[in-house]
Amino acid sequence: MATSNLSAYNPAGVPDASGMRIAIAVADWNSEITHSLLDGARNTLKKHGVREENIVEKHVPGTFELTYGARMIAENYNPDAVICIGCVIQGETPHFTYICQGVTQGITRLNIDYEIPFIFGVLTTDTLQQAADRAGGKYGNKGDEAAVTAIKMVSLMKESKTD
Ligand code: DLZ
Repeated sequence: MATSNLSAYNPAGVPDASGMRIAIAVADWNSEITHSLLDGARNTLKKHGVREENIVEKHVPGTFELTYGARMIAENYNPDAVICIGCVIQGETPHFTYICQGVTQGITRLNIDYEIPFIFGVLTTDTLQQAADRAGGKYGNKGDEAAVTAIKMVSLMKESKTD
């Protein structure tokens, strides 16, 4: 059982992101959670040097739509990476499973099909409280983690192209 901020990281280990252009695709379903994740991601990107004008933010209705939204962003806004933010909460129907499977497979495929990284910033929890705990609550903010991951993956991509 987690007892502390799961999103804590060493800022010194994060590459300078001042030349990066990062897109964020956000699902508005469970927006009280996803917008906190979005705030966390934006703040962390800026903390590491990404300029406001180089953050592209686009919204989709639900987590299932993240795959298509992220693909459209990749094709039309020239980002170095796309962070996909969503929150799926277990309900009384199998919908949870289908949405989680769909978005996981969708984002995985985007990572295979495109040259840029697509980051999985999707919370999948049993309860709203568990999601809140990870969206700026007692266990940190998974949006911060998604932003750090995006920066590290873009750095890897740029490094690989120049080696
Ligand atoms: C339909 C649905 C349900 C039941 N639950 C969630 C959820 O917990 N989180 C989420 O992001 N979206 C949910 N959706 C909406 C689907 O993602 C999608 O928007 C619709 O099925 C329409 O394609």
